[in-house]
Amino acid sequence: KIPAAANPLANEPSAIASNISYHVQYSPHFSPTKFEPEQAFFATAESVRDRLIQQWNETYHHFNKVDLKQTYYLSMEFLQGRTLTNAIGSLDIQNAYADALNNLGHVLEEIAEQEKDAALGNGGLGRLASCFLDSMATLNLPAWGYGLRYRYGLFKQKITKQGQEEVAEDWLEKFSPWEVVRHDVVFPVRFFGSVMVNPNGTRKWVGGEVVQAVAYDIPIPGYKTKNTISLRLWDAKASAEDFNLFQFNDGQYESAAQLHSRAQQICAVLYPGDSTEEGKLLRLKQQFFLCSASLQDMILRFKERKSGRQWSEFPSKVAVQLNDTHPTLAIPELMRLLMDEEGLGWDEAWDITTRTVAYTNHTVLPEALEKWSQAVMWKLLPRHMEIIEEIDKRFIAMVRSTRSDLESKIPSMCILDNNPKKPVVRMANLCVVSAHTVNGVAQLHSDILKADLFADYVSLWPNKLQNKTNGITPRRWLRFCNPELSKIITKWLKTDQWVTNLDLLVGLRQFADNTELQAEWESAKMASKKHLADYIWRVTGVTIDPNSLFDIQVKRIHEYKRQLLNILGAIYRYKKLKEMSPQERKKTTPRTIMIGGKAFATYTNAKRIVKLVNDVGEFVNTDPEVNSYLKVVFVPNYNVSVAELLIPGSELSQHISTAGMEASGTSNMKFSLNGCLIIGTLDGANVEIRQEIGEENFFLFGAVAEQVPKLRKEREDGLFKPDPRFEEAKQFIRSGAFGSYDYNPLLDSLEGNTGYGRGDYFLVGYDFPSYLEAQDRVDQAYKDQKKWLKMSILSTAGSGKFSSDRTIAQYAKEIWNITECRTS
Ligand code: DL6
Repeated sequence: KIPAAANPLANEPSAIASNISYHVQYSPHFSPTKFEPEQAFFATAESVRDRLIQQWNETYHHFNKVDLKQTYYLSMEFLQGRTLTNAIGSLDIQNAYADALNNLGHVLEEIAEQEKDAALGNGGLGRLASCFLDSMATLNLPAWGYGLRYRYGLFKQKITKQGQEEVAEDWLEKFSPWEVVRHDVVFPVRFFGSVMVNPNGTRKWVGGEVVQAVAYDIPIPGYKTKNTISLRLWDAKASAEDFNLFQFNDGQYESAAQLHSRAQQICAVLYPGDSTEEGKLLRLKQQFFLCSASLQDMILRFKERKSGRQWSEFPSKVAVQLNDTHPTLAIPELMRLLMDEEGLGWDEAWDITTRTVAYTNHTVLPEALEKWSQAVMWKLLPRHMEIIEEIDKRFIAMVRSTRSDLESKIPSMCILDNNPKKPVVRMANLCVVSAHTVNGVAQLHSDILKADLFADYVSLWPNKLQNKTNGITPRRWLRFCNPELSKIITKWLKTDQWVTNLDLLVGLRQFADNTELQAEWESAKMASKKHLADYIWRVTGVTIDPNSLFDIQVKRIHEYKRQLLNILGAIYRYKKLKEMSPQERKKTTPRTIMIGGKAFATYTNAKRIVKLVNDVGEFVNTDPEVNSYLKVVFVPNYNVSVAELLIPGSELSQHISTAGMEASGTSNMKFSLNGCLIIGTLDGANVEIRQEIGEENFFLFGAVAEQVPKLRKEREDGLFKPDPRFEEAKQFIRSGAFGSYDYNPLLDSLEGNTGYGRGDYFLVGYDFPSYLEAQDRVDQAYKDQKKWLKMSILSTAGSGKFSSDRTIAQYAKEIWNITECRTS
């Protein structure tokens, strides 16, 4: 039967079903006889895309017409996850789509599970960028996201007997139904070459190799608004002239296509290994590719929207936000484009650049503060190095002439570190010197930046440094991933406005003791726990008891995030359970500890931690004496869609980094929003979460940031006396209880003067006793379910501040100076 021609705007289930069938037939990607879940997913996505395209085009035209100042969010990472549920939810047509798919013999949730995650990011920084896009669209802001279209995003994590194995994840294997290639948006990007001096003294970058950047756009719908903005991802392509037909016909196939394969390497992989010179060069190429293509695009738009306008208008039309230092090259590239391509002088170009660019810092970890070898930079980007040298020279001259008291600080404040052994460009310094605003991502983190990392700049520019506490989108992280709890919230608040005004959640506080609400809350949580238990069984074969306390730690595996503290605590718990009589055990609070996260492929200690969690799980879960009181599960291949399952089913979540080391954390906000209690240190955004939800609803432990340097020194001086419980847990691992794998190097990092910097740099041993005490408080609190439910409701009620709508509204007003541009 031939379906009726698609009407992308019809809302009745029968018309939607017809539109889906239309796509099956007339946008074919599979054999015509099949309409299994996979085919149904692609056809459904295409029908949703039809609707989005309508709004998307209108938004584009509207922005063009109104010509307000726009923000361009430059990020090497966007951790988008799946799109279908989010898009249908934002369009507010879930029920009609569910019915339409039912008519066609499918179930919407099952169809949504067919979609592969777009994992073009590593962790918090990338997911933050995606939450920000959602908020920018929802707040009707004129904004764009700019990133790279990696073929292989974050790897798929397989757990084998050896531990973590990384497998390439091809999110484009069958194509993405969401992206639209813009064949008319193509810019040349140059690498290598040399600088030519023109007779009039101006300079031009010439020669080298030129790659084409092609735009792929992904629609980002706002929630219940017509505004649909774009995530523009660049892909690299060589041109036809770069294919050497003569060589090919001569049988030299590889050299004939050499430039094509070099171009393809640029967007092949997210964070290619950088231990080799080639790897470093490739990463730098990626960063420059993003910056150059994006800026050329912005400049063209600026010129096209109104001909003949003054360059001095540029900062009142364009705001560029650098998501960490990865897109720092936007600074010298904007200078180059303005001077060498548009003919502006240094002073005017510098004025425009510094009024346009702002920078967000996401870490104080020294190893994550990018420093590029000057030699590599001269080779790949000779003109940019000239510009950076000039920026540095002028900065030093300015400090000398205006602030002679800072003379001794110049070596650490300037951009080029000319240490003859390893001359480097310090990207964070280049950002701070050039950006009009620098921000940290939680109050504590911003305070640390002011007091420590960027302290000298604060004395120079007292108002440059700001705080913008991170946030998360309440759409994906509550409304869509936890519909049961959302329904209850809407019922008790008598409005669903909280989805776009999260502060309204505070209205739940007055009902926190209400037994009816508590009963509904409990049953929603139980349903999510059962759902999660099913998932865990499917992916690990481990049965977990939904009546046990679900305790979850999911994030990148890193020593500072201290998954090791968690697992040592679990081992100690196991040992104590073993020592108890069966009657005593019955009095304990049964626990299911779930840990998930990916370790960077070359980070050996992180990989050892993954292996240890798996080994402990295998040991504990098969001990019949204990396994109804304790299970330890490693959740494989943690990603955005797995998080959407785990978070609604969580009751306790661990955010236990060494104080001062986690810039913010954002999963803490997601858990808290879903009524999960937090055990945590006073670190990153934990500090503000605790303030908002109430100290009595947060299980606090551990050293505070100011103590950390002194405690590290004490350890160094041999003054630290480890708690016997800490020794016992470590000794149990050393005894070989968890198999033959050699955990000594991992455990040695917790001792004496070995490991990362000096022994136990992350203070696992110091915080262990207070961690165990906090865990005891958790066990006690859980026994009183009424009290626990009240704390859970208060966690949700106090989470209003952590909406990314609030964060983005602050960026818009206090950094970008942009206003709403609603498409009517
Ligand atoms: O700001 C987003 C996110 C924070 O929540 C995390 O605390 C922080 O670790 C993370 N930072 C990075 C830095 N990477 N680099 N470079 O991912 O940012």
